[in-house]
Amino acid sequence: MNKKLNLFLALTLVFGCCASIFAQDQVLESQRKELKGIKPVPGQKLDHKGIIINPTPQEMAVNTAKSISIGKGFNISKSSVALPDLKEEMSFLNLPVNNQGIALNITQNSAKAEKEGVKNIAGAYKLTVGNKGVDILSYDSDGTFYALQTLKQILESPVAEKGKIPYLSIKDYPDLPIRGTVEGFYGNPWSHETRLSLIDFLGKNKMNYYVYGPKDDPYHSSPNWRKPYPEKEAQAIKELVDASNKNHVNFVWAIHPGQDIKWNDEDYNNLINKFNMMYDLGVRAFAIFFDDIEGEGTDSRKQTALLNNLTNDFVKAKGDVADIMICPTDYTELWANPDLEKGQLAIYGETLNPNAEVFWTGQFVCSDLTPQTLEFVDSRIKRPALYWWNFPVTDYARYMLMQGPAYGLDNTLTADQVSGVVSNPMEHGEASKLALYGVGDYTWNVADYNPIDNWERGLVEIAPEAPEAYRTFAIHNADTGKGYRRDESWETPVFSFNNYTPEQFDALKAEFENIVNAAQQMQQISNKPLLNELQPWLTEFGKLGERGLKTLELIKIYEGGDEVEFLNAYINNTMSPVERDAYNAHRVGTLRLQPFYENVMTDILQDYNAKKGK
Ligand code: LOG
Repeated sequence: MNKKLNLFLALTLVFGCCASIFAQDQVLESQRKELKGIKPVPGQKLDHKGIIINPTPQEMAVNTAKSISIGKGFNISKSSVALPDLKEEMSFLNLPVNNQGIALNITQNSAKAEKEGVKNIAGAYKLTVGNKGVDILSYDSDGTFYALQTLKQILESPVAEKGKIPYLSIKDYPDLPIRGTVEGFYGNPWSHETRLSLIDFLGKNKMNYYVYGPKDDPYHSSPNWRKPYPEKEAQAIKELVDASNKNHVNFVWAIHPGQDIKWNDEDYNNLINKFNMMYDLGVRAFAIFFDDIEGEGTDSRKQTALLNNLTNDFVKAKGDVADIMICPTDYTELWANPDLEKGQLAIYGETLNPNAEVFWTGQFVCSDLTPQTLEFVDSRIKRPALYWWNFPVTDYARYMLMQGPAYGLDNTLTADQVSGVVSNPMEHGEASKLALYGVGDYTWNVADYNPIDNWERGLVEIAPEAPEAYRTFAIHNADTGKGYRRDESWETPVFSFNNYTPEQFDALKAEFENIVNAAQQMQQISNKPLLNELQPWLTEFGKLGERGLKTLELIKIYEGGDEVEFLNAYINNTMSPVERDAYNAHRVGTLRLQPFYENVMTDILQDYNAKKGK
């Protein structure tokens, strides 16, 4: 490819992803045609025989011939974990403790675990259900927690509906050490309630990192990063740390000082002071973000020296603080200086504390996770990168919701190439759970990750009262229309007004009817915060369904040949400017369904005019 075209494509993708910084909508529109080839979603729906566990366990054997009654809860028969702690954890997970229940035996011991084939990895465990009850052997406290989470999911699975669970044996461990989310988008930061709900969701799905770095939290970024949080916000952070601890999630507080940092003692002390304030709120893990800045702050050597000095003066001095993570200014191949000596990544490789995690967004700002991009970054930073996946973030297309499968994640990667994945979600936290359900599954069990199956399970998990309706909504709300393109409406072929079979016509009609119904049925879901987030899109979704049905009717009317009837129906199906504005603010079905409407309306009128000789 020639250089000019390269740059052209590069710009298309950057601007596609960062409209928040570069408001280049017009440039984008003209370049849209350059972004072709939306990859289909891999995978297929599986039959889980009534046992739904997310993330997918590494090894599981089920003996359906035998089962044990779980109606009375669990009688802790033996535990190497202090009883009060275990009871607290079980009550947190709503696992009933009862002397009359089935025996629960917990051994948390890395040496014993290893002897019995449990992987020598934080979070690893073995769970056995048999004639003696439930047996848990875990590598560490994370392993015990995950074993209990798995047990809980089994109890909530369809297989347990009659109060019994089958004998089974699970050997499990995470493939990647860092799994979770980075609240790192532009736009409205999540509410406190959303954050608490997300932290629970992370724990439930065995994710262990919540990196806190909302661009629009003034106390995270320039110039107010120097200031303490006001009392109420400080209290809220404390609660987030507590909730994270309960969920075995590392709460990482990130600072974004690069736009106005002065490389002098005063600002160094400002940073230490702020870290100390956060420490006092309970924070024990930190990150420094140097993304999306210009000027002095981008200096690579100053960035690494800062992190290294903080490691000595703060991390080591405290003794109970994790190694600081860092997001470079060169966080994507798109603009990273590739020079093996003078490039920022190479300088990181040479000078940065070797234990520091380095964030990386891949070939582009929003892109797939591939071995190639990891080869590029890892060889320079001299460690496995930590993938900052800009999915399902929509800050560059805030009128969209991304509800499609989490895909584009390579199934061959290991922890030697990537230390983990943190997903940068939408400002709509509840609606981001579907994507995180995938990220948790992928990072735990890379080789078995099956995007379609995960998505199908996620829909049921997140909207159990109306999973079919959520599916209908989600399948038609997946693409961004620009930037990171995602497949959408892949089960719904559309056609032009004069080229279709009766079967195609009926199928599309049925789908538009589904859409109208789904918009209604979604009102039944019990997760009201999720419903609130979706509501403006559900309204547009219902209208899209009606519009689609009217469009199909219009085709039939046109075929019938009654001109007056046709023109009336045509006018009746034309979107008013008010309707257009509403649609543009909350777009749905942008890949296939709205274009079906637009194309039929344009083409049918053209055909009519041509026939009239206009
Ligand atoms: C920002 C991020 C933003 C995302 C998507 C990183 C490291 N930084 O281009 O805050 O949410 O793109 O628009 C970004 O990705 N910069």
